[in-house]
Amino acid sequence: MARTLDEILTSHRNRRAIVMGVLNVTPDSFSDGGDFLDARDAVACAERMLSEGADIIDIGAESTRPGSEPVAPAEQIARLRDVLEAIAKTGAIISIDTNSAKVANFALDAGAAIVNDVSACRHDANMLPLVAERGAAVVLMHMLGEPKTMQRLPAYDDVVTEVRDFLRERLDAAVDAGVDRERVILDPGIGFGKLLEHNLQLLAGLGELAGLDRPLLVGPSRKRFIGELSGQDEPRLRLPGTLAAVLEARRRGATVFRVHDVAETVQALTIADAIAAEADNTDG
Ligand code: HH2
Repeated sequence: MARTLDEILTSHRNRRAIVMGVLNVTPDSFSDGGDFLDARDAVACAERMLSEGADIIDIGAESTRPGSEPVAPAEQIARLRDVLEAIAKTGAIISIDTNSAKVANFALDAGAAIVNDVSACRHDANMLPLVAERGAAVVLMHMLGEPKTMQRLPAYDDVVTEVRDFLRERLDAAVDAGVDRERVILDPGIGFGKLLEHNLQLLAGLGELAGLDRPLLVGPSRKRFIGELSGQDEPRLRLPGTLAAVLEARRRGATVFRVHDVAETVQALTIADAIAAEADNTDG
């Protein structure tokens, strides 16, 4: 049963697992670029992910893979128009993956409920006012630099503390702009301006972000760090590594999981949660 938006926004309090299915209507995303450029294919993919148990469909029209170029808002809107309209008709909870307020505004009009901004609303000065005015939920993600340059030797003294402080600062900025604190989701930004060691330290240190008292989203799906550890160069074949990262993140307090492979993730979470519940019963 798909979760309501309220259940998603309180998932950190009762440790409910939420699955966000990725839908990229782009020609160049790192693992599925070009697969869903035809609106019918995109809608069929969303319907499949919903039937597999996705709680949110995250739609993006601009790749943010390392080295990618920005896509003009008008082009993003052109890619999104038919797809958003059709998916909104299914009643699904839609999040729009963009750092452009124009694109977010278009998507909110078309039925999106969540703005997923990998720049944590720093890229576009109109984004926080828009989110506040529309009463939308928002994902604030940590990224060091911009997609075009972010993997050029990112450096931290203490990545977990720096990401935590950044997310706290962006949460405060959102609240100052009039965004309801209860509608904010936080994300350490796996792969965004991070080396392998930084991604591992963040996943291992997620518990330190729990003090911010907001749901934590992680997006390890098919990412490069899994290839680096496993030697698997083909992103589509990184599902086992993705599932391991999801389950370890769940154990450490993340509740929202942004993934390409919804059915497999739902199954893995169901089994892990059943074992964890049994362990709690036995302990209690
Ligand atoms: N990762 C990607 C895109 N958007 N949003 C959030 N909140 N967290 C993430 O980790 C995240 C994200 C990158 O993955 P993908 O969409 O598959 O690739 P691309 O950016 O090449 O379209």
